[in-house]
Amino acid sequence: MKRALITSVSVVFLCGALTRACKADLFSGLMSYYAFSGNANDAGSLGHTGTVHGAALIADRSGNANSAYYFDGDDYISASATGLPTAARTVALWFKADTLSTRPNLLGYGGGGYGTSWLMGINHWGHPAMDVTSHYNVNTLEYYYGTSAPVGAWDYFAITTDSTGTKLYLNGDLKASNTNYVQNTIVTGKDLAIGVAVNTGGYAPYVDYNVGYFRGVIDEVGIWNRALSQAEIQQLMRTDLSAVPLPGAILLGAIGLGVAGWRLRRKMA
Ligand SMILES: [Ca+2]
Repeated sequence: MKRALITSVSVVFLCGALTRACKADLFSGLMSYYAFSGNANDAGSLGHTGTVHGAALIADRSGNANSAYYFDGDDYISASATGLPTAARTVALWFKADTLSTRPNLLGYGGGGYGTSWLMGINHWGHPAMDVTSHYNVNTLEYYYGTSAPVGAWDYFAITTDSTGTKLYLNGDLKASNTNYVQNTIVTGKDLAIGVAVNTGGYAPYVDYNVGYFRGVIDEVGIWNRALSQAEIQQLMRTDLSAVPLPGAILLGAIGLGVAGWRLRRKMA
């Protein structure tokens, strides 16, 4: 009963604070979500707790202590990639880079066959660009940032892919797109890597001359099994999904159950 009450209050809070987001349902298709609220737990439906390799908790972009992870140049967080999207998807995260000189990979998962990993990084190959790619340069989409290098400030990096193609967003703006549908990722038994790449086999960590460790802060890593719209990505920028104080598994079910329970109690009252 107490839990049900908390659930209802949370749902009301969520929908009250995020009227438009509720309509779009940012939780729909959310497979993994690392809020980094004091740990590397996954609040998405997969619940793949991350293993922290050297990264340290630090304040997030709003100044909340211990609510993001700092990577000092040889750190990463790994988790299982089993169940992560292999075709349509959105992968999004906040980052604040200290430097781009390491040709950092921010997130990678999957692999095991030719070009079957998913890698998101900056300055890969020495290009002044943000990109999504795979090993052997398969499925590459780049955005050349020109004089506006994404370094020293918080930026929101999101990639979507589905049958309409692949899109790269920076801070809610569509910066690059193509008609390629990435649908060859191999995930079962493979790794998810945050702060570094996975190797061709799909395991973390991996670095080479063209792809290195990330140095800086990463927060709010989300992976959905559908391509979110630009409007949804812009909503995400304004929304800390972890602000709802519930574990993900309960939260996802609670969206429907909590509202139903609240209505039922209102009727009974
Ligand atoms: Ca956080």
